[in-house]
Amino acid sequence: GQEKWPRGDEKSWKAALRDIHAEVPEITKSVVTHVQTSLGRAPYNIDDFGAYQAAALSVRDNLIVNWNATQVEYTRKSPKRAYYLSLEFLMGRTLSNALLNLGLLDNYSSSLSSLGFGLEDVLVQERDAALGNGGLGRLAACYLDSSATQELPVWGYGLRYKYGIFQQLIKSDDGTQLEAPDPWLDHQNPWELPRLDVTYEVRFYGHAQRWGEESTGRATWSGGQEVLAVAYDVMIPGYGTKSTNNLRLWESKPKRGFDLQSFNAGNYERAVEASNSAACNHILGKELRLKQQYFWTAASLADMMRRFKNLEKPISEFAEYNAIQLNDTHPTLAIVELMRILLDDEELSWDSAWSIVTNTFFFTNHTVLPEALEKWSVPLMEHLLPRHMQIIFDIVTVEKKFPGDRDRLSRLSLIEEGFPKQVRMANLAVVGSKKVNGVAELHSDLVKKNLFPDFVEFYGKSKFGNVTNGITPRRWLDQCNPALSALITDTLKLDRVTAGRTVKHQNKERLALFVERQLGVKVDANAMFDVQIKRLHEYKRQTLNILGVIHRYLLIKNMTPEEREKVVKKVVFFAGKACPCMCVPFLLTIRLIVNVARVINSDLDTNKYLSLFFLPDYSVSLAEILIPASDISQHISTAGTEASGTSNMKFCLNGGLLVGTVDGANIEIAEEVGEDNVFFFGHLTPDVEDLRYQHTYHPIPVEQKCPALAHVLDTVSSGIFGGDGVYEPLLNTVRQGDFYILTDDFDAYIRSLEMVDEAYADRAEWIKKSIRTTAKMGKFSSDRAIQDYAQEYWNIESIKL
Ligand code: H2P
Repeated sequence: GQEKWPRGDEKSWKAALRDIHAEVPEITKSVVTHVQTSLGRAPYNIDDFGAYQAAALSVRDNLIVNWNATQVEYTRKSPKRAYYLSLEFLMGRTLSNALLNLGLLDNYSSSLSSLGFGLEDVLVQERDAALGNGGLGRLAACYLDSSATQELPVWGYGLRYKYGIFQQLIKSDDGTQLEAPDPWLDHQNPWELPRLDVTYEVRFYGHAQRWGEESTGRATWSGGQEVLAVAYDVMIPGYGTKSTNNLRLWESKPKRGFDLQSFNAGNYERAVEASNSAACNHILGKELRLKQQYFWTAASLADMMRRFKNLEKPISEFAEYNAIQLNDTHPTLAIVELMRILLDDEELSWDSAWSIVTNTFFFTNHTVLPEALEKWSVPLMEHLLPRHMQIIFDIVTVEKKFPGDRDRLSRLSLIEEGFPKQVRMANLAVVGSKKVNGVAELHSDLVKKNLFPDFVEFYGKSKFGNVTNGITPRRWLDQCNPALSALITDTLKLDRVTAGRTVKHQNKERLALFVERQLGVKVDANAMFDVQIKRLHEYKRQTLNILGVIHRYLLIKNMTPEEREKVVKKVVFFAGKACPCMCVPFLLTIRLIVNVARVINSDLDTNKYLSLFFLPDYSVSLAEILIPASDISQHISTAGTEASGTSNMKFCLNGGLLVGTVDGANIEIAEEVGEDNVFFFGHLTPDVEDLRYQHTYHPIPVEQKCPALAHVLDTVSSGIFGGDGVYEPLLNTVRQGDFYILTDDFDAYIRSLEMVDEAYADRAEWIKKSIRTTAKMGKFSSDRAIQDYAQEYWNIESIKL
């Protein structure tokens, strides 16, 4: 509030202003200068947000110097570069990360403190850059950090959305989720450099006139609309190095000298809208989404091509200088766009062009769910991108090998028959890439066996690989858990168990304080903290967790006071956003969690032993508080459905143990940390199909199959958590069909949570498990993952400054 002004020590402000006293650190001077010049504010008249802005601008000055030096070096040495094309980058906050990577945390902390500000208060002023939905986007952010840290010439390309993923509000009367826009750019964004001079024209619609040989010739694409793509550069500092890479985000602008006659205002509005929101895949209109994908891939390729042309190398060497990683199928049009450039602009033959393309692209699949099989209707594609549709029809690479095998050919085809016909982007991505990878061992096997078996036979196994995901230990250990990071550094000097316990306890207290401030409720930091935070999704089974919580509540409720005293005290945390396009029954999960929390937390018989919180508006920054505070975290997807998971890695790195199914990267984590440090339960991947078959053709009523679960479902139906029958659609997904096999896994799940309780009772042993887990997590550093990509896929090398 204003009453606090002036803030800080007048002498340091004045000294910095006069710029004369040698003892005033450079950093203080630069912060003060930014307050006066960039922000145009009087030094005494700034609040925490002003201090954040000034500090950020001052840090940015450092980054720009390094960024320039890095780019100059890349230009000078002209190495092979890799480009990471991702429709999502979940960057979170930047200031704390930049300070850590630059090694300037302490310096800024003391400078800000001399001016009257606490570093922590300043850091939390920054809004998260939330240009994505979940793991896929956060993975992209971790990979940028690791690429810069390892001095690899890697740039990211994405979209500069005006709105990040929606802000989640929870309606106070009934607990349902509300979505509000996240205008994250409302305040100036100090972390980007607008490059108003770097622009490309991107065409939509119009006509494609062939002029080469019949089937695989060239064409001229003209008419339609042109939109301008403008570059915004985000600096990505490496840790402990000056190497600073670039994330280039595109914004759409109307073209100057626009032909107003042919400008269809309605359509343009919608195109702009499309590239302005990081909304989840399903809620943007089909055409908008396709426009967004083309706009971004076309601008990115034009930019790469310009950079390559500056090298003055023959175009035939394009793939020797450029590797392009497709983060899921979203950027698959880049394959077709590069073909278009090589055929129509560069006038290469089809075979030369195709050989360049198939040596340039690499494709990562992130899920075996139907989302993996992105499809675009042929009429839409013909209308919006007529030339690209021609090229896709021309890419008929598969017909020769299996003559006569029509079923197989139709599975391999880029075009799916039907009304209308559809372009299969995943098939296109496989065909047009040099290598395809999944994101954990199990998932990469499923990609080969279930998603693309015909392609494996066609191309051979060597085209299909695995790169198990990784997370950056900078953000997910050093930054979010500085005490544990310091403990690791000092570990040999200390009594590790005592220190480990202290660190965990401090982190739990930090979370408890946060919850108290947010929700006005006190949390017992001595209880076990059990956390599940991730996108809400049927397959991730938040429903299983909440039903398990109810089961525990009912057990405790029925105990005598003496029996209750023996119960392990537990606080359960949930956070996660539900895409509003989700199946309606599953949208009820949040509502159920919130209302169960209401009942449980106010039950005086039990609330000492069990409490429950749904923390609204899950974000990278919220994860940074929750993860270091967890004793146990839940990764309980139906086996074979979670490609990898990355929060499982973050929890374990922070010494939180894992309750999970034998799925995704859980399996590899257990291999590293030892199965005795992981609480596995549930049916295995090969069982799931049989169980689903049984559910459909020989269903057993839940009362018979799993009485404990039936009791929980009936309790919800009875209305003790309110809702007046509102939860029935959700409960019915379990009672009938049970596609995610909750009835089959419930007993084992409850048993595994009992084992957690038993293990937690021996606190010294628990802390040892926790420390062993942290110590064994090296494999899951994104530095390792990026090395895998750099060596096995992109064939790029570090550039030392
Ligand atoms: C997805 C997968 C995760 C995977 C991540 C990164 C799409 O993310 O489901 O299993 O770890 O990509 O490869 P998420 O569900 O977290 O949004």
